[in-house]
Amino acid sequence: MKIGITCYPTYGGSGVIATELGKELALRGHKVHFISYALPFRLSRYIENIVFHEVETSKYPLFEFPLYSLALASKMVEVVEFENLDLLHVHYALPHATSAYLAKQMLRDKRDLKIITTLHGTDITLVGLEPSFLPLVKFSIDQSNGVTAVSRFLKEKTITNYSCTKPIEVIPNFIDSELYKPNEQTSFRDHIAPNGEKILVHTSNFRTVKRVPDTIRILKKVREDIPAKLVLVGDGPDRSECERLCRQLDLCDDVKFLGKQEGLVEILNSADLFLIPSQSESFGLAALEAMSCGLPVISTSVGGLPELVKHNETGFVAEIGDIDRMSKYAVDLLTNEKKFKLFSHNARQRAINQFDKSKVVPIYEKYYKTILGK
Ligand code: GMT
Repeated sequence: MKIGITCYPTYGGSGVIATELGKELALRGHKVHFISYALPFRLSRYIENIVFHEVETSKYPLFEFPLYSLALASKMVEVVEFENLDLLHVHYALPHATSAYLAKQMLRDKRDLKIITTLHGTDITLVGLEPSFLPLVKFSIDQSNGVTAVSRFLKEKTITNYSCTKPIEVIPNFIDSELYKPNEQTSFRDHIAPNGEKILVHTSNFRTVKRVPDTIRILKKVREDIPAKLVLVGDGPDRSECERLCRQLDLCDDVKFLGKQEGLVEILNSADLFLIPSQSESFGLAALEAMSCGLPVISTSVGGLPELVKHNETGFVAEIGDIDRMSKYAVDLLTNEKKFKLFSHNARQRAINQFDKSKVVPIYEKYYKTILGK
């Protein structure tokens, strides 16, 4: 198949999934064309069967706001025609599904371009609900030929919030379990926890929905029982608040802010437990990456997280903001070696058996064929 993929190219789970999907499809012999305003960050080297098409927006002074959605639609038309694409798969509804709809209409006299929209999270649960976007998101979803959501939760939310009538296929996030795998990393661990302290880790874009300050409060509680450190990977709007909280709680030596990092596998492998105390999370790719490295996960019970984290099996699930409970769960696991090993094993097995790329990518392929009527 000849597939066009549009996604956000910088940090973010939807861009990661879109790019990894494109890479896998290319490996399977499909021709993949990425269409976006920048090269997706996981496409840093040449890969056979993959071409990147950059969308340029005009800086004309009359346009106070860049007309990206329109430039994207034009570029989609150009690539579909020139490369003879079978379908466009857009990730994150706004504005990608809308641009794809426009491209489809522009081409309608020449071909029946099929569009698949994958809903990832805040496009449905947050931004899409804003009155200025809601009708557009609903329209763009309804006009797509196929719609997928990354969890059952997100599918239900879409139906409830947008009264969508379109059938929605649930296709979860996936992982390369051969890349994200357990691998003892002593040097980083020794550096972070020189006295053998346990290490909690959290990775995110530090947006408010992630509730990163909760990870620091959990550490504070955990340290009342056992020596522990917290590693925070990523950056974003709430980082300064987190740094302030560390000073306030006298934890500056115990919380390491690593900022954005490429070598995530190494960092995850140096840690014991992954924390994801989000207020909203449609799937939780970061938690899956940790599970694949054999880390038990402590999460909130929101969104799609309970579909990923099996309570009392691969980790623990608690209510939003329940710091006491999440700390108790952490101490329970970190002080019981037998239980910890079992949870670690279960987490890894769940990642491999349910969410490995070899299991999920063929579901997308099959879905493409259904939409194309093949
Ligand atoms: O919605 C966002 O926060 C951004 C979005 C993204 O594009 O990075 O993340 C979402 O998509 C990921 C990949 O499907 C999911 O694993 C994340 O759970 C989801 N984030 C939220 O729902 C907050």
